Amino acid sequence: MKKIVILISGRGSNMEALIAARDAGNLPVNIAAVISNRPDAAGLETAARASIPTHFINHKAFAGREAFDSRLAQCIDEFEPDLVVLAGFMRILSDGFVRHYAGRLINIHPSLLPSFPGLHTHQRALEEGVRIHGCTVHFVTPALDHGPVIVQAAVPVLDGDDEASLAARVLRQEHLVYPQAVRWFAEGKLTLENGRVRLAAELAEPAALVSPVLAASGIR
Ligand code: NHR
Ligand code: GAR
Repeated sequence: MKKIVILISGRGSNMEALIAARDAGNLPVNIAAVISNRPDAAGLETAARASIPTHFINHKAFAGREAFDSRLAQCIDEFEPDLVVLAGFMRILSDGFVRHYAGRLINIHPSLLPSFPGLHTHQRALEEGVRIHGCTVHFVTPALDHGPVIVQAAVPVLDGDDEASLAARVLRQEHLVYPQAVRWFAEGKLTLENGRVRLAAELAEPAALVSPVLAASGIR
């Protein structure tokens, strides 16, 4: 079974969705560890309750990004993961770190990339007045939020939305597509070819590709 390490910074609801999918038998992975850069991340307790080994590496204790990143990589590599999963991880990672995990580091970003890379995506989507918003799972490359896209889910932006209501609608979709993307990886159905993601043949059928997006169109 493939081994994954999950990196978090806070609440950890995406991590929880991965744990729940694993527990339901829908995600054939060994979650070897959860690592946070913040000692007070609520997700660390959730992971510990699920008997997953946890670690925190406080970025503030390091002189610079490279020093933090090399300690982080050392901690990750002790678990020899097949895949490193960023789940609400809030530190930009240096080029060296990203290259070390090329093809085995993924992120979920709360916008339909390439729109709204970076932070405060929901607020910016509201300010721009877009009618469709969503989330993107992508391979991480040195260029922030610009790596090859694995899967996306779309939600409508409704009149009267505020940052909280829009974030909550997107988050429900995050919890569906992230376990799906990790499952594809775990089953060996996901490959990178010339900087683009390829899904195994049976998944390239419209039904499989469209379902996350269709699921997203139900307004709740
Ligand atoms: N690193 C690289 N090299 N490439 C990516 O695509 C990355 C990455 C690190 C994190 C997640 C990303 C997101 O989904 C991610 C993608 C943090 C920031 C940020 O500005 C931006 C994007 C993402 C994560 N962080 C501030 C920093 O100075 C700190 C903010 C804070 O601590 O609250 O690192 O959105
Ligand atoms: C999620 O919406 C995730 O997409 C986003 O933060 C939230 C984390 O929630 N990630 C980023 O903004 C990365 N910069 P969670 O901790 O409950 O999974």
